[in-house]
This record gives sequence, C-alpha cells and structure tokens, in this order.
Amino acid sequence: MTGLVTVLGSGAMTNTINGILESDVMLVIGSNTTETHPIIGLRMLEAVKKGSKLLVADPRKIQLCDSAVQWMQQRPGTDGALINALCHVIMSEGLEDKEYIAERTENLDAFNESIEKCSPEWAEEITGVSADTIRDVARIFAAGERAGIYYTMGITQHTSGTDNVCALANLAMITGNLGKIGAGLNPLRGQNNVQGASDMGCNPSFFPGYQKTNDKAACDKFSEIWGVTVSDKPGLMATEMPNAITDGKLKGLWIMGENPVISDPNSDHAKHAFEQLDCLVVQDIFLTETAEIADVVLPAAVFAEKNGTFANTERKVQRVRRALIPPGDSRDDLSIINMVSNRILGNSNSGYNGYSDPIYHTVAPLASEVFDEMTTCWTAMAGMSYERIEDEGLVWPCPDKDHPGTPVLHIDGFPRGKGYLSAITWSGPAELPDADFPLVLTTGRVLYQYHTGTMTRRSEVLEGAAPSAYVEMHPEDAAQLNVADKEIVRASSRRGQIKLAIRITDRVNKGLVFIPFHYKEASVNLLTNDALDPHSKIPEAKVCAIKIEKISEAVAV
Ligand SMILES: Nc1nc2c(c(=O)[nH]1)N[C@H]1C(S)=C(S)[C@@H](COP(=O)(O)OP(=O)(O)OC[C@H]3O[C@@H](n4cnc5c(=O)[nH]c(N)nc54)[C@H](O)[C@@H]3O)O[C@H]1N2
Ligand SMILES: Nc1nc2c(c(=O)[nH]1)N[C@H]1C(S)=C(S)[C@@H](COP(=O)(O)OP(=O)(O)OC[C@H]3O[C@@H](n4cnc5c(=O)[nH]c(N)nc54)[C@H](O)[C@@H]3O)O[C@H]1N2
Ligand SMILES: [Mo]
Repeated sequence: MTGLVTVLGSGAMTNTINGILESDVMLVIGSNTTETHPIIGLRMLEAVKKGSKLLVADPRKIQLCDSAVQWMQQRPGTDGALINALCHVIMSEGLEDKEYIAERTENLDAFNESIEKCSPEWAEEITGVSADTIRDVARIFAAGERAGIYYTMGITQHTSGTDNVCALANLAMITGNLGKIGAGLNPLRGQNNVQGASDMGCNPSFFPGYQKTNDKAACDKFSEIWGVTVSDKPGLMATEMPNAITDGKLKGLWIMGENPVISDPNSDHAKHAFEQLDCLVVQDIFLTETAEIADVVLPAAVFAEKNGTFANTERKVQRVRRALIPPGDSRDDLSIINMVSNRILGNSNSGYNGYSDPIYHTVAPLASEVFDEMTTCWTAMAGMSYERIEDEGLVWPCPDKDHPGTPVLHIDGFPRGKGYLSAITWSGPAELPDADFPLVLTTGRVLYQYHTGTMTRRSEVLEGAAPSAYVEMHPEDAAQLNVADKEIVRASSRRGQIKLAIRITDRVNKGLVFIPFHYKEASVNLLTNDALDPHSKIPEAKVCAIKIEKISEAVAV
C-alpha cells in the first residue's frame, strides 16, 4: 500500500462502505468483491439495483460481471496500460473535470505527455480488451457524477503494483472524483484489522500514524514518548527478509500472525531461508507450517479472547471485547509482547514505559493504555477515547474530542497540498510465458477459505464447501492437453511443482489458469514468483509462467 500512502497519505478507503449506495458509477478492478469482501459486494449489488452503473476489469469472469454494464477482461499484468488508455480517452475527448484539475492537481503536462501514446488501439494490443470497450468504459466513468474506484490485489500484487495504484489515482483526479461521497479511490483492505496494524506503524518506514522513521522531528517525538532512542532507519519489508537471511544479514525473526511458509511467493525459498535463522520465534493461535520449523512457539489468544480495538477498511476504529478466557498457556498478543519486553529489559515487574507486568487475567487496562498513548501521538486519533467508541466506532481523522470523525477524505484538499498526477509508463510482468512454461498463472482466493487455511480448514462447513485445490482452465486448453474435468495434473514453474485437479471453465481465457492459494497439500506458492515491486516490495503473486502436464490415465479421478 506504500503507493497509495505516497499519493494520498495513507492506504485506506477514501470513502465509506455505505457511501457506495450514493454512487452512480463503480469501477471494480482486480477485486473479486462478492467472494473476498461479501458485505461490500452486497452494497455494490444494492447500488446496481438503485441504478448505479457497474464497470468490472478482471481477467476472470467473477460474479460481479453478471451485473456489470461493461466487463474488461484484460490479460493479467496489463492494468497500467488499460488505465492509461482510459485516461487517454477522457483527456482527448475533453471529458475531464477541468476545474478540479486546475484547482486541485499538479504535474498535468508530464501526465498528458505520458498518456499521449496510450490510445485505446495501443492498449487493445497489450490488454486484449477491444478499443471500443475501452472508449465506452472511459465515457461512462467520466459521465458519472459520483464515480468510485474499488481495487484490491488484482491491482497491487504486481511488480508494477505502485504504478497501477498511481494510475488509478490519476483517473480519480482527472474526473474530480476524490473528495465527495459515493466516489473516491478505495482499496478494500484484506485482513481484519490490517488497517489498524498499518495505523499503529506495522510498516518498516513508519512510526504510528504514518509518521516517517526518517523524519527527524518524528524520531525525536517517539524517542521522547517511549523513553528510548528510536532508530531513524527504515526496516526491511517482510518480503525482503528471505533474501536478507540467505545473504547473512538477518539472523533472528519473530513472526506474529503470519504463515509465510505457505503464503510467501516462491515459498520453498522462503522456508529454506527461515531454516537458516539462528532463532525463529512464531506467535500464532495454531501450530502452523511456519510454527513447525520455529525454535520457540508462543501460543496466542484469538480475537474473541482479547480486548482492544480494530480499525476497518473505511478507517472506523471499533471496540473489541473479550468474550472468552484464553485456553491453556495462551496469552493475548499484547501481553506476550509486554512479557518479552520485560525480560529484554531485565525487569520482572515493570516493563516498557512502566507498564506493569501483565499478569494473566488482568491485562484489560493495557490495551486501553496503548490506545490512550496512540491518541497523544497521532492527531488523526487525538479526539478518540474508549468512552467515545463505547457504542459505536469513530472514523479517523478525528482530531479533537468534539469532532464527529471524517468518513470522506480529501473534501477540502490533500495532505500534500495539490494532488500529484503521476506520469506512468506501463511495463509488463517480470515473468511471461514461453515455450517451456506456456501458461499464465494467476492466484487468489475463494469465498469459503481464508489464506493458508489455518482457521477455515478447521471448520467442517467451510471445508465441506471448498475441500481441495484445483486449477481453473479454459476448455480449449484442456482439450489440447487431453485432460478431463477433475483429472489430477501436474503444474510446474521454474520454482516448483504441485499436483491438483483440473476445473474446466470459461471463467478464464485461453492461456490463463487460476489456482487458489489456500491448500497446503498443493501449495501454489511453490510455483509463484517472488519478484517485487521496487517501491512497495509487494510480490508479483498475480502473474507467473507455468506449464500443466497430464500425469497418466491411471491416476485420473
Ligand atoms: N473468502 C476470503 N476473503 C478474503 C480473504 C480470503 O483469503 N478469503 N483474504 C482477505 C485479504 S488479506 C485480501 S488482501 C483480500 C483480497 O481480495 P481480492 O483482491 O478481491 O482477492 P484475490 O482473489 O486475491 O484477487 C482478486 C481478483 O484479481 C483478479 N486478477 C488476477 N490478476 C489480475 C490482474 O492482472 N489485473 C486485475 N485487474 N485483476 C487481476 C482475480 O481474477 C481476482 O478476481 O481478500 C480478503 N478477503
Ligand atoms: N499466491 C498468493 N500468495 C499470497 C496472496 C495471493 O493472492 N496469492 N495474497 C497475499 C496476501 S494479500 C496476504 S494478506 C497473505 C496472507 O498470508 P498469511 O497472513 O501468512 O496467512 P494467514 O493464513 O491469514 O495467516 C495468519 C496467521 O495468523 C494466525 N492468527 C489468527 N488470529 C491471530 C491472533 O489473534 N494472534 C496471532 N498471533 N495469530 C493469529 C492464524 O492462525 C494464521 O496462522 O498472503 C499473501 N500470499
Ligand atoms: Mo491481504
């Protein structure tokens, strides 16, 4: 999300979920919303019923395509070209919001120059979407009074992920769609409370509240608040760590709430790296594949067993209350962190910043103390308190105790002053198909499973609905390989191989296959590419080259 942070200040929805109902156009690009954000997907379908025009851009025929007025089935990894072409049509046909551009943006000349060559015909060659469709979509989008953009991993999980996000920001700005209800640029955040984790500074370049580690004033401020000299050097991104380990630069790792042995692209490489560590600590609610190779496992409590707050994708901070006592030796994450901090500081009773040792069952006040501290060090939360969010959450920015919160961002301007129109040059994915690996693989999710399956695969109902790995393949590709529906095949890339069942479907185009990454017994991240976006360091989980082979008639099921 670094891209959006650079463009707009933070990587959150600029608008609200219910605001979707006020839109008259929605562009959903690289988001399988009805499967991965079902509540938001429902709002979109409600908006369609109210007359909002839905535009979808996705290489797969997702459920939302059925309700769309236009569906652009681009080749994976070509979004930059597609979005630039939409901007080209809008600017060359004079459909832009001239007043908004003049008042609120900068860098128009360089932007115009960058899209000059990006005609719909040029983009058709690259994306496979017809020039007429691109023109039609651009006109519908530009005609919207309140046109909202909704995107997720189909846009960001590319070596060009940051560029894609900047291109979408351009599209929103030239049509005057940032700063009003029902519109905006809306990354739908993935995990529960990933927004809160970002807000709290779980990003190696930021302190809490998106204050930069390399900013001297921020560094001094946090050194004073925490009573220690904090480093001004940005840390490594998680995705940079496997190479840092094999290069001998990283010796110890404490992983909390992640299962990278399954979820990291090119996961075999990541696993081998973790095995070389002097010390690997894993803090999880289950003994995951990553925990299995750890030196120390710290058992954590689940969400229902702890107190605190979650911030959702629309920046709403809400209370979470403990309903159950954690079983056995497990502790809530905050207590574990505090206990380790205390030991590091050589304290048995008092810890970081004078917090008292969190004795089991008496941790409740601690989460609120952290919350109170957060309100003193980030103006966007300065007006919040547990009291104010007792019944209902508050949306940041909420700078003082009478402030009602800010559901729609950028109404009066952008944090950086003028909105920056970026000049984006489209560049393709890091790995393209060739004679040895002729198919494009894209990966993602299904409704019934969650990531590495540690939680959902323990639920009989969910596991019953989506029990096993499969590869979606176009009927013509299947015919060429002489494979039948449900037949077990071998899928391999330059990095690894797996065996899984064929699912013949026209959801994907010829030449493209899709595999969900939920299934450890056929873990698709053994195949995926760990090439990174140079800015955000997100891996290219959405495009790599693979081949699929028939195993033998005998093993067909
Ligand atoms: N059921 C369920 N819901 C989840 C999750 C889960 O595991 N299970 N995970 C959560 C998390 S952390 C996240 S980040 C979100 C992710 O939510 P999404 O991003 O919606 O999920 P994905 O399935 O990864 O990919 C979304 C879409 O991108 C498309 N796509 C593939 N390649 C490209 C491309 O090159 N360009 C474009 N434009 N689209 C492409 C795919 O066809 C797919 O429809 O979901 C969250 N919600
Ligand atoms: N090929 C491919 N790979 C991908 C993606 C893709 O689209 N394609 N998507 C990427 C994305 S967007 C994401 S977000 C990642 C997800 O990757 P991960 O975050 O590694 O996947 P999860 O299975 O959600 O792992 C979360 C872990 O947290 C544990 N947990 C749950 N609650 C708690 C808690 O309260 N405390 C603690 N300590 N632990 C807890 C769970 O048991 C689980 O082991 O996968 C990435 N990898
Ligand atoms: Mo995610």
